[in-house]
Amino acid sequence: MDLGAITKYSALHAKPNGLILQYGTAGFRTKAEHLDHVMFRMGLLAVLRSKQTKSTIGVMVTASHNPEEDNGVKLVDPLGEMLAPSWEEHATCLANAEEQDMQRVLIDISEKEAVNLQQDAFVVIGRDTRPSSEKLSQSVIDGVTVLGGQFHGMEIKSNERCCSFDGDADRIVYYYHDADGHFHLIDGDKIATLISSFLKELLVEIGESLNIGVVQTAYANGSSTRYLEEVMKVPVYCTKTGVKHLHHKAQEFDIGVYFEANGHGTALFSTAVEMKIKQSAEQLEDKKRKAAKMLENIIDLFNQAAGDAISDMLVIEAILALKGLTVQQWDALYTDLPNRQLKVQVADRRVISTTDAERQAVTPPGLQEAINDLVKKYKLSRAFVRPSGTEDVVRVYAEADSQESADHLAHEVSLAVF
Ligand code: 16G
Ligand code: ZN
Repeated sequence: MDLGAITKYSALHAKPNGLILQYGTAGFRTKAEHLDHVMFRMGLLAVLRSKQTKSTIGVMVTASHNPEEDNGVKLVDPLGEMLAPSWEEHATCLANAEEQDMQRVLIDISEKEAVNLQQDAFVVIGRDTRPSSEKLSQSVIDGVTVLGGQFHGMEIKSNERCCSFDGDADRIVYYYHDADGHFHLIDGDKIATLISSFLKELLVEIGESLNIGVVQTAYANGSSTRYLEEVMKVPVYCTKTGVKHLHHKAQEFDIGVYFEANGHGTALFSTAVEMKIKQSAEQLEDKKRKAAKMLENIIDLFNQAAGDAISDMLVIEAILALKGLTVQQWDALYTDLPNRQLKVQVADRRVISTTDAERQAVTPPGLQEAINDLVKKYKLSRAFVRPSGTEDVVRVYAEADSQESADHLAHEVSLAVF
C-alpha cells in the first residue's frame, strides 16, 4: 500500500467529522452530499475484497427509487451476490473511521482478512443517471486506483445492441446509440412487433392458420398499432394498463402476444396450439417440419406464466439471429410518433374515471370533449388521461407528428385536468 498516496487522496474525499453511517440492507444510502468519502473508501474496500477473493468485485452507485437528491453505494461479491456479512462490518468501520484513523482501519482489515496486497484487483463500477452519480462514481474510481486496482467504466459503443431489465426482471427494453450519438429506445411495442411477425411467418411456413392477436394498452405508440394492423395484418386489442388485463385478453387467442410499451410482456399459446405444433414437428416433412420444430422450441423459450425479461431476451436474441436482423433494422420497422407523458397532482384523482381501455374520460363531465378539441389542433395526434393505479396522480399521455406538438398537447391536456 502506498500510504502517502492514500493520505493525499483521502484528504480530497475527507469525511465530515462525526458523521456515522451504517451499511444497511441496500449498502450505504443517504443524501448524496454526505457520501463522497464513503464512495472513495468503498473503492478502497472493493480492491481489498477483490485481492482477497482473487475475483472481480462490483460497486454500484445508486439509491434506486429513493428521491433524486439521495444516493448510495453497495458492493457486489464475485458471483453477483451480496457482500459477505463480515465485509459489511468492515465497510461500516471504514466508512465511519475519522480521517486520522482511516489508514489504520484499512490495514486492520487487510491483516484480519489475510489479503495478499500483491494480488491484482479488478472492480466493475456501475451507476445510475442521478445528477450526483457521475461525481460519486469518480470518487469510487479514485479509491480503486489509489490502491492499484483496475476498474471498468461501462461504456456503450455506437450501434451496439443493448438491453436492460428492471429490478425484478419482468420488464425488458432494447436500445442503442447511433453514430451521431442519438439514443434509440426499442420498447415493448417494437418487441411485440418483432415477436408477432416472427410467429406469423412460422405459421405461414407451416401452413397453419391459427388466430394470432397482439394485446396493447393505451400507451402503445400509434405507429406500432398502425404497423401491426396495416402492414402485418395482425389484429390488435387494447386493454387497461396492468399486466393482469393484458394477460387475460391474450388468453383468448390461439396465440396471444402481449406487451406494455414499458416492457412487460410475453406470448401465450393455447394448449391445442401447443399440441398441434408438436404433432406438426413430428409428422410434417422438410421445410414445414423445420418451421414447426422451430416454433416448438420458441414456445418452450417463452415464460407463459408471466412476462419474464430473461426468457423474453432469449426469444428476441433467437429471432434476431435466425432472421439475421441488426438492432437498427429492427428499429427501422416503423418510426415511433413523438410523445410526451406528464403527471398532474389533483386533490382527488378518483374524480377521473375512464372507459374504452382508459382511452376516454367519462368523468368529470366535459373533460373528454375538451381533450377532443385539443387533439384536433394537431396532426397524427392522440391524448388520454387516467388516474394512476400506483401513485396519487393523474397521468397524461399525448402523441403527435412532432415532439413540439406532443409536448404542447400534453401540457394543454394537463391544464384541462385541473
Ligand atoms: C404496475 C403494473 C404495470 C403498469 C403500471 C402502471 C404489473 C406487474 N405492473 O407497475 O404493468 O404499467 O403499474 O402504473 O401489472 P400506473 O397505474 O401508476 O400508471
Ligand atoms: Zn418489474
